[in-house]
Amino acid sequence: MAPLLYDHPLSSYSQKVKIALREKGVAFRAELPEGFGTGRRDGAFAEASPRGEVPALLDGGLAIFDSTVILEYVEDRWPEPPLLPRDPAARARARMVEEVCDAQYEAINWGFGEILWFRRATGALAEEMRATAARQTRVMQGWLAERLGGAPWLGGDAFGWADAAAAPMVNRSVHYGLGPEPGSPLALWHARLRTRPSVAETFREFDAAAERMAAASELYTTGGRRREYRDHRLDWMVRSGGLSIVEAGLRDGNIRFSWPD
Ligand SMILES: N[C@@H](CCC(=O)N[C@@H](CS)C(=O)NCC(=O)O)C(=O)O
Repeated sequence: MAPLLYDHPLSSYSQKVKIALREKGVAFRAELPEGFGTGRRDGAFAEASPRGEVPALLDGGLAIFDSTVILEYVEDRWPEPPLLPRDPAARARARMVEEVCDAQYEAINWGFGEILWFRRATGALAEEMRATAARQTRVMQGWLAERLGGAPWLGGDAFGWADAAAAPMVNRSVHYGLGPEPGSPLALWHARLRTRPSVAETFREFDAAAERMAAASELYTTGGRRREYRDHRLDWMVRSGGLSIVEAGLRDGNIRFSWPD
């Protein structure tokens, strides 16, 4: 049976995994988990992902959570075509790009989304936090542009691990109007990404979900859902002036911390 991916099309972590699976031609089913965003501790999704996070992959009897662990598994289980290079130094470079994208870049995008989609701040605070995110986005894109140099891909001559990890991050910035300078090497890399079927399909799913987001966000601020504030994201929120947002979300019951409670 085809593997099942617990997915949300807006999740950059999920997108990374879908790009990898599609690059390798692995057929999979993608499913939005029931009760996603509630922090529910029962049911099939909670069993697969104790943190209540997407992505999680079910393959046969095996359940795997965390996008990096999943990516490693996908590379081991379906080695062709490889996404990680053979050379140890190149492998370390690819993994560093993934780590910075997952830990730093994603948190900035997420913070921007909390303001844009979930309207956690208004007025001067919102403006200040958006400006902080925009400035930090430029730092991230500068760092990625250095890694890219004059090559077509972050992986060098071939599309690879680092490209799959960075693609959803930069694409989300583009969606937010914070994309790389037109004509720059990173903007051309982003344009090149869109020509790959694996990425194009994943970005199309993102675009469709982003359109529905404005309406869905009400669910998070009014009833039932509690967005997870964790690790790098919580760190971003606090150091970017959003401590009052965390306090308000806890008071209003629409924010939760990570597992275990
Ligand atoms: N370290 C995890 C992070 C996954 C993560 O944060 N997923 C988010 C979506 S982008 C999530 O499912 N959050 C649960 C929630 O907000 O309820 C990974 O790499 O898979």
